[in-house]
Amino acid sequence: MPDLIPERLPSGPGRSGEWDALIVGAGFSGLYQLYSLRERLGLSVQVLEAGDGVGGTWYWNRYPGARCDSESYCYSYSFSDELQQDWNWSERYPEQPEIMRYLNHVADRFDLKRDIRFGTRVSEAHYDEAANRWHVTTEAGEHLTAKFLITAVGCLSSANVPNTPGLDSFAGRWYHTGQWPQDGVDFTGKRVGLVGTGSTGIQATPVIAATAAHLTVFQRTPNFSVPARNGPLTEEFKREVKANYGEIRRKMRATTNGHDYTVSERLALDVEAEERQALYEAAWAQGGLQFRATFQDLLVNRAANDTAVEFIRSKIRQVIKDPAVADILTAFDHPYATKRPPIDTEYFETFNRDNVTLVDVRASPIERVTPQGIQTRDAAYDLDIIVFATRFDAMTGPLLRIGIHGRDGQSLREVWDAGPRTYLGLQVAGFPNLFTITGPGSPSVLCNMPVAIEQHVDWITDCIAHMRERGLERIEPRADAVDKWVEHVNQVASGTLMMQAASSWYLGANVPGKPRVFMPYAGGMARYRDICDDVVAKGYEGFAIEERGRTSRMMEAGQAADVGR
Ligand code: N01
Repeated sequence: MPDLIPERLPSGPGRSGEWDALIVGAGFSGLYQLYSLRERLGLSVQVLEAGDGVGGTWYWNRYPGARCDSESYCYSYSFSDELQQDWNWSERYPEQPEIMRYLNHVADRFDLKRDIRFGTRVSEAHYDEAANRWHVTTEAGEHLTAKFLITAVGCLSSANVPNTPGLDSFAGRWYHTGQWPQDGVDFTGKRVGLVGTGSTGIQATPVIAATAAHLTVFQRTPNFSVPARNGPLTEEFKREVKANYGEIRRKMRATTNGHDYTVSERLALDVEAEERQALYEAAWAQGGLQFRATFQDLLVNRAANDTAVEFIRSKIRQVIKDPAVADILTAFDHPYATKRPPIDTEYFETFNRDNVTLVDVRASPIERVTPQGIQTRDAAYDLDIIVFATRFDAMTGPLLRIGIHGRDGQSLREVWDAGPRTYLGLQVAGFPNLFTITGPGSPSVLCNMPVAIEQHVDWITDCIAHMRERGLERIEPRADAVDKWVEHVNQVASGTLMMQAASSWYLGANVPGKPRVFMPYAGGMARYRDICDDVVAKGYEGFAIEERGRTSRMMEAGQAADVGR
């Protein structure tokens, strides 16, 4: 047993102490998990949160233009009808401050903050097999133990700053969008460089350009983006949604991506070119993520996908005045929506401004940061501020930066050395009573997150309730169930075009040295939900559950989940 576990722990709710469950993170998932365990099961629970407030990813991602790409009425909890009836969203897509107001409202309404320790970063978690408890250590040196450890750390919370030589020598200021200063950054009169053109860079570009003296955007991989068509919600729309929330939530739970729209059954190449164009035009006018639902086969048939690529390329060309700039913006190297598809508000229009320059760093790579700015192979750009919108060490990063050690002291980092291996994205073999909300191997980032989160939290809560009712002590997946699930996740991903995006964070391809494994489950939320329900209906098939020291007979009989449907 590692030395980190103190021999005796003070009991009860002191600064250290013993609990039924510990939750790491107070974002969307941590808040709902706390509510569920405390209010439904009556457990003693502590949430450990590194930030000084609730919000998780949204607490840190307060960069200019930060806004959710899911529509506000869908990007919210469904567990309380009173909550969804009382809360009023102002715009089609909620801005970061509005999401923070919402999450604070939820935390206050359900009196959650009293069980959250803010400013508390977890550094280590060790499983003590003899006592069947998790021992958690924080950076401040507190020790807490619990029977259940639940990670609610989000998929995109571990910021990735490129290892560019010379960054320390930069005389100006630099920021990563995922660790934005709480009191903001004033760009007025400044020469700003923005590195990265993913969803974040695409949101930030127009907003920074509006106040900066000059904005230089360093683009490595051209990205597709569809207009968001954001705007205020009318009173009529809000009334309509509230009157139909039950039906809307049912639909969201039954769809592939957890949104209030279904993927069309039409195939792109089954319709005449004229009709296809008209359908794309209508989807473009409507705006938003549902553009990718225009045809059923966009993610599985390259020729079908090419029609979307050509349509988007022509739209960008219509906007951009300088054909050389249009060439750089449309030199796509991957099929549409095989990386997370951004949506925008006047992103491409911004490149027509006099104070904006686009630099193609694929043609002329960034060589170093100098005291004055950024030096590419061919030119030097003088800058006062550099903004890195260079993404995250996604999905596994937030879990691995906590030193998690399971049975026999084995570390999660070592167990996942060749890529994450989970059962249903919920548990890891050898790490009993550890649950990973929206972990790798679950739909997570391919789904509207609150839908994925609520499904996981409900599943975990039901599982713990099941164990308590039957006096069961320990649950972890069987190795054969993990093997089978990992194989299924890979098989489903291989059936899509998503493996073709060379620089995708879905594949971990953005972090040097990270294993290239497709991390989220691409089989769709509805199918995944059915699989999870089925596993429960078959007596937690694929899990080993121990009843005070011996494996329950019920579980020994179970086979790994039949996922080949
Ligand atoms: O990150 P990204 P993001 N030199 O990975 C570039 C979610 N999100 O922070 O593709 C130069 O999409 C990199 O280039 P390349 C959403 O799920 C949600 O924008 O590697 N460039 C790419 O252009 C999203 O997918 C909302 O060649 C470098 C960019 O940085 C996820 O967050 C809003 C570089 C990174 O793009 C991540 O988005 C915003 C280097 N050394 C974001 N390193 C919502 O609506 C990286 N890049 C909820």
